[in-house]
Amino acid sequence: MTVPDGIHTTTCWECSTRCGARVTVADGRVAAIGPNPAHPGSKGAYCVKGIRGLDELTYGSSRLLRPRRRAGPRGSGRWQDISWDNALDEMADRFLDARAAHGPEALAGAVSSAFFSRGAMVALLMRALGSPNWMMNQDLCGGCRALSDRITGLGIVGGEDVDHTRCALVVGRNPQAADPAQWMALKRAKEAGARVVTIDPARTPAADIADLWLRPRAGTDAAIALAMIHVIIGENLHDRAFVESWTRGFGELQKRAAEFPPARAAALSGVAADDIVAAARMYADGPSCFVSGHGIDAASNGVQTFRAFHCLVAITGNVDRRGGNIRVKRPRGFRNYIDILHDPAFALPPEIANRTLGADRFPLWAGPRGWQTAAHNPTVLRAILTGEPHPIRAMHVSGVNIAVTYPGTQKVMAALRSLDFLSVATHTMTPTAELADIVLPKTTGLEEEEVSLYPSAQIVSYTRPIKEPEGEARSDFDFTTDLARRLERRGVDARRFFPWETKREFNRYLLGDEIDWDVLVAQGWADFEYELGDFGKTGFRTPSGRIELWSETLAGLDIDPLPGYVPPRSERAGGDTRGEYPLVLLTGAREKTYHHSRYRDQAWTRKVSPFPLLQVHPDTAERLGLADGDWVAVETPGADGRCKLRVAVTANTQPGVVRTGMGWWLPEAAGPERGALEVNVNAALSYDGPWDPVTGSADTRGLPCRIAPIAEAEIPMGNTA
Ligand SMILES: Nc1nc2c(c(=O)[nH]1)N[C@H]1C(S)=C(S)[C@@H](COP(=O)(O)OP(=O)(O)OC[C@H]3O[C@@H](n4cnc5c(=O)[nH]c(N)nc54)[C@H](O)[C@@H]3O)O[C@H]1N2
Ligand SMILES: Nc1nc2c(c(=O)[nH]1)N[C@H]1C(S)=C(S)[C@@H](COP(=O)(O)OP(=O)(O)OC[C@H]3O[C@@H](n4cnc5c(=O)[nH]c(N)nc54)[C@H](O)[C@@H]3O)O[C@H]1N2
Ligand code: SF4
Ligand SMILES: [Mo]
Repeated sequence: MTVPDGIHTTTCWECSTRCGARVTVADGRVAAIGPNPAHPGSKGAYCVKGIRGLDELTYGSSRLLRPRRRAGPRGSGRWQDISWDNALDEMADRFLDARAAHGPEALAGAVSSAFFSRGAMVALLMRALGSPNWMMNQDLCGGCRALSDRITGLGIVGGEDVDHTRCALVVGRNPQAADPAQWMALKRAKEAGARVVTIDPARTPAADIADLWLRPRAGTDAAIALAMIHVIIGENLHDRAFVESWTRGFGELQKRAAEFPPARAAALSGVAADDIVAAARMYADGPSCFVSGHGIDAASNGVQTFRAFHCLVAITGNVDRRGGNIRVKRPRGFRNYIDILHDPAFALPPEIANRTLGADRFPLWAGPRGWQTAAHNPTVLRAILTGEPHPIRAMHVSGVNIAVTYPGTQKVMAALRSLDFLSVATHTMTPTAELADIVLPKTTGLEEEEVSLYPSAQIVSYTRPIKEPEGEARSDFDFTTDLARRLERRGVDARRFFPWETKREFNRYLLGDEIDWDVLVAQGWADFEYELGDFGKTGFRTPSGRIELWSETLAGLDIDPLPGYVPPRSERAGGDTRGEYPLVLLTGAREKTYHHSRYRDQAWTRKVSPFPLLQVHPDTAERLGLADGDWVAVETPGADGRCKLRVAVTANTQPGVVRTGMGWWLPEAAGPERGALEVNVNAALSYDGPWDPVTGSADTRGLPCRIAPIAEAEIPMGNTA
């Protein structure tokens, strides 16, 4: 064991909430994992994934314990255990072979994002090999939010001060399932007298506790936000002093909002005009906190929607104010992984970096000017499949299960199958790993050390290595640095990208000089000095140094510089699919048991949440002759396939709107797909656009769709009734 028997503080690493945790070690084994009530961020919040999911992931029988090499045709499921030396040498040789044959750009990486150390490792590995191309999943996650935040200049993502607010505006967020720390904070605020306004097409616990629940048609939120701005300015409820001192383009925004009187927004969104007015007045009576989620992100109109809400936050002066949205603070000298990727010390020459796939079309997303410097995923997938604009022949994937979680599963799998070489680092054999040549076993959050910023509480969190890794598992830092050293021995200048020898050295490099390492380790977190409302000293990070309601950056790209209303894909003119695809599909509803595609192999999750469900309103079910428990196939336009889901009749969704989760696959089904083409909703979606003009995000919600019953013989999961 790395730590002695007893109770140890740490930070759960299973999701980006990063709850403070206490782990009990007895007789050299982790005996219990639970919340740390003394943690200033999560304050005792915790979830079942952290309690059971992590434990079973670590000790469970489906854990991958040794590196393996494919021993039959790709995807045949035949494997041979190999040593780390063999695995990493083979990776070094195969990547260099692909590079020699097709050039450095023929290599690509895939990882969840640069929020975790694995993100920086994958990106730096590609750079060491001379390729600027790595994919992340943030175009499907918080990318629209993050880019609107950057363009507007706010810097508030993650800084919701729910605990001290008088009004929480919860938009496209289901914190009860997605973020227990935020959910507890919301309930505490409500008890302390705060009002809650929730905007969600579905009935969620956040809608149930709301003083006002607005139920729009999916993807129409920007109209509501613009009408709220209209009401607030019209009634003189905005923060005039703040607007005058710190924003740019108020007059232009006022004109734009004038085009959205509540009655028009009501017609566009389906929400009553009176409710929009009431929401505006409640929000204007601050301090108010904008709590946003994935429900208005990951969409082809996502950045404009967020811009409208971010302008609302700005004109009411709820920026960096107690009870509002706090700008992310950092200890002195602290670096995050995204900083590393933008640091000239780790940069590729501009002529190479500028060729990142998608950088020409989405410069604020992909390439050196882009948020995380990643590529545009659909453009990478097309390059793999067509060789245009250049071939991609080898890939390294870590900590992401793209054969399940990217839309267009058929194309993703075809792309993975077509590669000359694929390495995948993972904990269990996912459909992505099944298609690999080499599979590497990763450590879990009980076995490695991480440090990270916790923006809503202004602390740095520490994840403690509690135990030695099971089997031969290693951390991303460890094996990627080892691989870089092997590349160096083959003549590659990899040292520049991997100057650290140990994970500890790397973590201390990130921390800077303000945080006391001993305090951090002893306590499991550490706080630091910060100041609210310090924009007088720092300004805002935009061309004008002010919050840009009218954005110079967007104007320079020929994109609407003001927040505007772009209808959702299901209502867009030109598609003309309404007849053929009469329903609207929402995907991604979170379930407490699963984290995307994770824990699908754990018996307890499948007991609690056994089926991939499709919520159908009772009226719609009756009209279509469907009953609870029936299986249907879902289809959307432009997709290559369909997905089978089990009907759950419920008034939690609207008539005509069907709602499902994501991430389903069946570890027990035949490989290599393991159900990913059958019960995974991404098999019924397309990744090929329309795309948001800033982030390149494809729609995962507000999609036109149709559903049809399937024959008895086609019902998956052993015909389970
Ligand atoms: N248990 C669990 N927790 C998780 C995750 C998980 O997989 N499992 N995933 C984590 C990750 S990576 C993320 S990104 C977050 C996501 O979690 P959230 O940010 O909460 O996002 P979702 O659950 O996708 O959607 C939130 C709500 O948006 C609503 N919605 C859908 N379309 C619209 C719309 O057009 N307008 C509005 N206003 N609302 C809409 C949905 O009905 C839903 O109730 O959860 C994190 N937490
Ligand atoms: N249609 C549709 N598609 C979506 C979404 C949607 O709402 N609808 N949501 C999108 C969103 S918001 C996201 S963030 C992506 C998520 O997409 P992914 O990141 O692919 O999702 P996961 O299944 O969480 O992660 C997969 C792998 O992460 C690895 N991993 C790395 N570190 C850890 C760890 O510490 N613990 C565990 N257990 N596993 C780890 C495991 O090997 C696991 O197989 O999917 C996106 N895709
Ligand atoms: S919400 Fe659950 S999985 Fe996420 S950090 Fe907290 S305990 Fe871990
Ligand atoms: Mo996400």
